[in-house]
Amino acid sequence: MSTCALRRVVLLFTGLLWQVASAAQPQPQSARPADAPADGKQVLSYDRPAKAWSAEALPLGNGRLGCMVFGGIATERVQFNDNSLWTGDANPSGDYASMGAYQNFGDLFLDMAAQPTPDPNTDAYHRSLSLSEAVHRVTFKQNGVTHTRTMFASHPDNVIVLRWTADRPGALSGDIRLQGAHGETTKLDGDSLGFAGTLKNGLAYEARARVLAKGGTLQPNANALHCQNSDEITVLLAARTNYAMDHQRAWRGQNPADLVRKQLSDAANLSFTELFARHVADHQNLFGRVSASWGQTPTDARSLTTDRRLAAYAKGALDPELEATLFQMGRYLLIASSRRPGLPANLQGLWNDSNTPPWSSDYHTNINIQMNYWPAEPANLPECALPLFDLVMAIREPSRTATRAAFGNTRGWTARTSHNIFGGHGWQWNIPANAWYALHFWEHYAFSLDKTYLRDVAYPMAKEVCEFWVDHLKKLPDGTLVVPNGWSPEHGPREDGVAHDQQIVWELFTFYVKMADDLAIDREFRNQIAAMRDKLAGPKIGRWGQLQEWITDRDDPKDQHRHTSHLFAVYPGSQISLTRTPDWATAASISLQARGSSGDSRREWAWAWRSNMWARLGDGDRALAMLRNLLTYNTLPNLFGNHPPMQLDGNFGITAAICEMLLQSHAGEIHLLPALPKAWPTGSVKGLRARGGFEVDIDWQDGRLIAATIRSTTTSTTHVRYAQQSVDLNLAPGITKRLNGTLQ
Ligand code: FUC
Repeated sequence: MSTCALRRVVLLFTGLLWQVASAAQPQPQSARPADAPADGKQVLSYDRPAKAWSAEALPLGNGRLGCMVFGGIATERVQFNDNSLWTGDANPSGDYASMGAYQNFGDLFLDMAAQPTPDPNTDAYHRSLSLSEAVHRVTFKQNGVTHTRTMFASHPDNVIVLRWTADRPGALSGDIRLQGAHGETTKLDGDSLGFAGTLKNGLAYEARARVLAKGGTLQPNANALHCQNSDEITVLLAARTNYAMDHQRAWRGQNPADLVRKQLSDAANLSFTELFARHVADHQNLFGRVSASWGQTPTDARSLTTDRRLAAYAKGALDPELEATLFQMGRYLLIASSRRPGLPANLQGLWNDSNTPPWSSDYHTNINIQMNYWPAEPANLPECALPLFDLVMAIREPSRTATRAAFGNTRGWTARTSHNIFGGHGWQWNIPANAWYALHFWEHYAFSLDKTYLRDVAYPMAKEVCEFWVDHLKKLPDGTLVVPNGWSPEHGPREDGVAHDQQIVWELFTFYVKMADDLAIDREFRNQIAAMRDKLAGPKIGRWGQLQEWITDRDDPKDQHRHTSHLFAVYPGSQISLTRTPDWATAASISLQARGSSGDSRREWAWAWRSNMWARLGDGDRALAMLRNLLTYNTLPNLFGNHPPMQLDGNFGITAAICEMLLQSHAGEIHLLPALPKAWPTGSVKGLRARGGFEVDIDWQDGRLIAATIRSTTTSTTHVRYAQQSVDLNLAPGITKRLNGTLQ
């Protein structure tokens, strides 16, 4: 049996054990649905329908098409999105106000004909989101009949599927309605209903729902489809635009009407069981690669709904399984909002109920989109990073034009702080954005050692960015190189040699040299870049022992600004490390402590970034404190991050931070349990990835390593470290090495 298959069996068995154990316990305030998934620990669970979109509704997504489900009884509301429904264009002015915004697509409603009789004795309600299956379930009892609604967003079949069943034949009666978010007219056509439109920028879009009823009748009712006395109802929803990620085609592709109809008819040819099985298999192929646990939650706490668990946690309750659910939530959200072919996850992932969303729900290049992708490589979802690379490559040409217009005759390109999906930028130039993007291309190679990808994609991209910096850097009289007129995002003056800019360019030049070495090409340019890297103004320690944010020692020890840009070199960069640059590491931790935990620091992404940094600084307790602050101050009842308002970079970032607490590989070695918090004395993680083409499982007990398994996916040599011990490994592809607690 393959490791993956074995892992699935173990997961299933563990889940069954958990079910048996929980069956003996007093039941929560609501009943668990009969078809609830086996692994109850990875389920978000509630005992009342959602009212607030951002805080309570639950997300489904196939990477492109997604929805927020409310779980209402009398009316089920399913608000949906396609991540290419954007206003705006190439926006030559760079004015943020004209860049356009991600749009709401619309809502699917299901109105029950018979209104519920409020009867507290018979009314058992439960709604849940299974992260391991990516399935939303609602169960409730009405007039003696138990109703179940099961929903998912299928990547293989490109549709959202909603199935409504009851435990009594003929019990289902109601209206299915579809409503666009831009004032469209919904039209009925046989067993389907749909709307279409064109935005001012010419982007065409269409949404259609098809209603498949077993038993009873299906007929028009004003602008809805009415089902009467059906046994089972399945609604298939398809929606898309004619966006194409290609500026040479003016960002427009296939007519959405044809595709939507084809996707609906293809899906309708499959049974619900087939659609469900294909969806779950697709999701679990990604989701099932990593499991993690660092403690059991007491049974009485575990039986509470997720919102109550979160509230108890915020008051100090221990709930390691809730923390583990948050870890998996980041992975779930990335799978749901970033799949090829398609666009990368935006500020709100994929979900958006507004035509004027906060910050346009755009791609923010000074921390936010990067943080979305921090978990992709270590948390074993490298395929989910591909949409980011695709968009960055697609916007290069218009970005070159905009960059030349702003910076004169330089090679290459860079970005403003925001951009859209048409190569249009907005707000201030964020000059090192190009290098930070290139870092993600490098990491994709560093984790996989995929030389073809390096040669064809990552290397040419990084080389062009290096050319920009060769042209753009400024030489001081003593020969030192600085980034001119930079900015520590969104903080302080514009000036030369800002720490954040210097560190990002140092990182770029460092990984570019490794790329050229691995490909054994461009020797002359490689040597030029290596020499320039060594001339870059480096990190400086200031008057209160801090790592200076600017070239001038002006850092205020009381500053609680949310950004920690001057500590980029700790994470996601690698210029500062405990072992190689201990003085800078100490200065970085002084700066990080000084940022504090109140005021502007209370942002969902700020906690996540700081958690990653504390993990890199080897302080697991502080890394966990950041996670605790995130759950306490900036997490909504549906486990969405709350900036405020709702923003998902913190969800992605905290998943990466947990990886960094358990495993690090940025410093040329695999470091096991580098920042294990004392509050997680015993646990196990399986399937994390390490740079160099490795997958790693780790077991620990009483705060000490018990066993580690290192699987190699390519021919690779590595140094494995745990505490003061280390061992060298040289593994052939497919070979697994098991180590005990003393690395024997
Ligand atoms: C950056 C941050 C803000 C916010 C915005 C979307 O500009 O400074 O806090 O997250 O992105």
